[in-house]
Amino acid sequence: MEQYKHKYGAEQIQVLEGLEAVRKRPGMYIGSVSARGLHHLVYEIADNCVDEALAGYCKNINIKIEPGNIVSVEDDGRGIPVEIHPKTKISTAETVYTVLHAGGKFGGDSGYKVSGGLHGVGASVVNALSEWVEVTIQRDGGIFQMKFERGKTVQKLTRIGDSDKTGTKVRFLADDTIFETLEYDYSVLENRLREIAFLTKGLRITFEDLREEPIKKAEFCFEGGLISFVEYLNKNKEKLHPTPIYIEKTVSDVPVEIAIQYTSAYSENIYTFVNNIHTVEGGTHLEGFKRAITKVFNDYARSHNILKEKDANLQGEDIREGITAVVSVKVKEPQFEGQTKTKLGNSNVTGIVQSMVNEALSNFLEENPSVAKAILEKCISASRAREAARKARELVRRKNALETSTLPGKLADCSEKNAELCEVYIVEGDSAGGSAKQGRDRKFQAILPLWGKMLNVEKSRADKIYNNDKLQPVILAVGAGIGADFDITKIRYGKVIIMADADVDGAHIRTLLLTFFFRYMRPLIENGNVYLAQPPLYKLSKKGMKDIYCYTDEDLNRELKELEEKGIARDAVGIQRYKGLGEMNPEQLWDTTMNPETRILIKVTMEDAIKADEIFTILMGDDVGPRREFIEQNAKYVKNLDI
Ligand code: 0R9
Repeated sequence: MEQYKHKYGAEQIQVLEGLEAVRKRPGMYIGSVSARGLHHLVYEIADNCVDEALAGYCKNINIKIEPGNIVSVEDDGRGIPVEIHPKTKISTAETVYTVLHAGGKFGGDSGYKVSGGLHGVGASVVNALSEWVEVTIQRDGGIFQMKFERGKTVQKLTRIGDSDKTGTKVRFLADDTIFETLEYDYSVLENRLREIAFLTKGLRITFEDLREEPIKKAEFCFEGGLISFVEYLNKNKEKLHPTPIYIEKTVSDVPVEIAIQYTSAYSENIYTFVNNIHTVEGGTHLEGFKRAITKVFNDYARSHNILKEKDANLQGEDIREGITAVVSVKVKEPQFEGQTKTKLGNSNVTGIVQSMVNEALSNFLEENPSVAKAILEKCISASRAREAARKARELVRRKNALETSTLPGKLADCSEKNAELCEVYIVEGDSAGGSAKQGRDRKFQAILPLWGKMLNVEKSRADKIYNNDKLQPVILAVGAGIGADFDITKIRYGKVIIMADADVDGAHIRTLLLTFFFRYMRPLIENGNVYLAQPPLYKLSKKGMKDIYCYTDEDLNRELKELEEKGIARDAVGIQRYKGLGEMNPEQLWDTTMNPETRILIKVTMEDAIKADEIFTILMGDDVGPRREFIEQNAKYVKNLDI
């Protein structure tokens, strides 16, 4: 066995201080210490493999979650270099794991064009935040291994055997004194790994969850890259042309890759990525893309006499109706802005994407006139619908102006003027609405009762929605407009809470309202203003005992067990199963579902817009087959999202 020798010098001491800083303020390096931050550890390591794949050396990545939440990531790239690094005087591999930001700085002439990872900090941060890390490298004819505990080297890089293969394997256990939870979510990792595979054409990613029987497995490899991505997003939609439009070009050192396919849907779904990171908030690349498609389709429509001289130009939103697109750019020094640091700020990227799309898309349309025609017919009908919607909206405005108040008649508003502190409960059914009105704290809680079957917004265009008597009160109560007009700064309530029964009808109304918010008030979800109230399922009562409310079946079993332990037999306790909100009196409704001290609210997040869109499309679409199949396969996920 051969061991690399070294002495700790000033540089090494600095190194340890560097990783100590990561442990002191982990949030600065991985965003948070919640489950989200935990999952980032996996992405950071996987991103290093993706970099190696982008450099052309790695074809396979195997990721496992082993029992005890140990993560194992293995690639078949060149292996992290093992020789002594001239600057740190320790092996390059150890340097990468112990020096903050070493990946880029020490990689030097690595052939890496851009680095992935949301925070670009990589291996050393994972090391700092892990109870232990074990790295095994096959390279230069040998197998080398090193080990760390909480960022400190406990076994220096040691040759432990011979091998004619190359590759890197990293196993780690996240530090439970740093993270709130060590539980990885299979579907969260699965979705991100699928996304990485789509974005890295030809890369094979296998994923195994070995934590419990039966073990779960997934394998992703997409020779079609972004084309496969768009086909996946559109798999349950009606397409306007059989294959996605694919354009790819490097302009001013920025590689741009785009796939587009139009569907007969009314929504727009454009997903943008920078260095494989999903830029949820968009940014300059999205701006360039939108500008270009607006210009290209208008120019084509004019030059082919589809738009006549007297016709107004098609607007951006007309051209984006029904579009599904993935835009992926690679930028050397990306600047991320926005609330969640997922908005690209580099201003030169707008022009780069714009000119690339201008050229490539207009060429494509000239060569594929039937595709151009199908898309433009749809854009023109969208522009007519927009015009109809504008008239309908004006009608709504005029009607409101005539009324004394612009608020819907059914709304019982609150007295607080600071919107941030206000809440509106959208309540299913008139009787529950009545209880909620009596039970609420009228200072900051407003109640809007809704009843009957809602309009399915997945299948309706904007004009129908403005005129819909169920949704109009919601639009007016929220007070911030809808669609392109939606202005989050105008919202009248900090919390918009959907309160529906825990039965099938309740689930239906919840799904419809969420679809509506998702499609027409998306910033409301992105901004974290939409919540689901969680009414109890059971009430346990016994003479002389305070009523106990249970929100899940597990709750019920636990409470009954606890009572039994106190010597109270199961059959001595009255168990009432609530069938609906209407069964609760105002006081009970306040205690269980509305009192901020005791209620349970579930925040609706945009964490996974792709998944949400898929659910909405499948649950709301025409096709019953995929819907049933989806619910069967994803019962847990659907329950998590509570729709
Ligand atoms: C299982 C997780 N895999 C990795 O973390 C991983 C890092 C890595 C790598 C190289 C090859 N495979 C890898 N897998 C690599 C890079 C270079 C040369 N040879 C191999 C190079 O950059 O020139 N490295 C990532 C950073 C480094 N290596 C380096 F900084 F040590 F060079």
